Amino acid sequence: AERVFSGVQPTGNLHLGNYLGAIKRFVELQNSHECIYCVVDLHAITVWQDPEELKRHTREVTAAFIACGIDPKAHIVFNQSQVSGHAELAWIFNCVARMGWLNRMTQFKEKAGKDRENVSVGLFAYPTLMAADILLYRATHVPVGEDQKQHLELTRDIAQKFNTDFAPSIAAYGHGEGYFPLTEPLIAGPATRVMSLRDGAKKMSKSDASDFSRINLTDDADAIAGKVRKAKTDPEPLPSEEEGLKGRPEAENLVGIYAALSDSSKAQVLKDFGGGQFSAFKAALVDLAVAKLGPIGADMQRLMNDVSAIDAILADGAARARALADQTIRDVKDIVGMVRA
Ligand code: AQP
Repeated sequence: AERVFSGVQPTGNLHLGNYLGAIKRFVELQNSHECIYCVVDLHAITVWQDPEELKRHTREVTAAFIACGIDPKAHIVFNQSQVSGHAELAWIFNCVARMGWLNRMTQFKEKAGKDRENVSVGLFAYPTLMAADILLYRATHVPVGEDQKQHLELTRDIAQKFNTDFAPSIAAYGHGEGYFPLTEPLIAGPATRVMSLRDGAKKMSKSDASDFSRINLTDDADAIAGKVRKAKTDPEPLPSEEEGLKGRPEAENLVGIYAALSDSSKAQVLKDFGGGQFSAFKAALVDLAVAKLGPIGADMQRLMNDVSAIDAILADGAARARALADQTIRDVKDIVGMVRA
């Protein structure tokens, strides 16, 4: 059976990149797959989080999932720390993954910057926890933005090494060829890497100091209009073909956003707007973004008014996730050789 797993960190400022690169895809996959969507609070604390804010952001991501159209009854929505198997399997994977593999992770290098001696051990081990999240449910597919591609490759390496290192034991317990699947990333569409509205060379990010760099899911119509109008562009009119976007990252970004929001393609958007001025295209983009994001923001706010209802959804999802996770942990303990009663 095909099973989807993915997660979003409760670190605040959920933005259009998170929506188009991840959450919108999560919604679409519900029709064809069994889906598990996780608010990854254990990942969030790899960088210090204010405890009250962490709680608020955890509920906010949950509200965003539901406001965007994820059905927590038909699928599973929960926060990571409520299922202990994530941390348990991550430890075992810390002992499978090699230092050299993690040393190559570009996200760690970017986030640690020059101050490597002073970041948390958790930030370095982040990708092994991510592998555990996915493989705890033996998920076959993971929808993510382009920035997570390398972590998905590492997840496959860990699964493969585990399957090889414990091959005789895996066979002895009747799991055949390999215990863990080699999970495929799902990275597709016109907006797998949404860029900052201020700088076409930087990805749109929660932690960018400038709020004008991103469109937040909770932005109102005025905020969206202001940000799109001020978005950096170049003086040329829009090209009529995709070829013409080469070397114009800001233009390409806005066209990609329009295409993703309208479930279309960059080529189609350029057919409709090519040759025209940016101002007209930006006005159409504002209308589209407000029409698509306005109801999501409003629904998130409504849901956030009933915190206990959100917590109940997370508790119910966690109970169902735990049932699946516990089976994997039992299997893995047997395979690795840990005595259990
Ligand atoms: N700019 C983006 N374009 C497309 N997809 C994106 N994602 C993030 N940014 C973009 C995807 O969103 C999902 C959830 O991401 P996350 O919450 O785990 O965190 P992140 O990647 O750390 O998000 P940010 O905004 O980039 O935060 P900071 O500023 O802390 O670095 C993932 O599937 C991700 O690919």
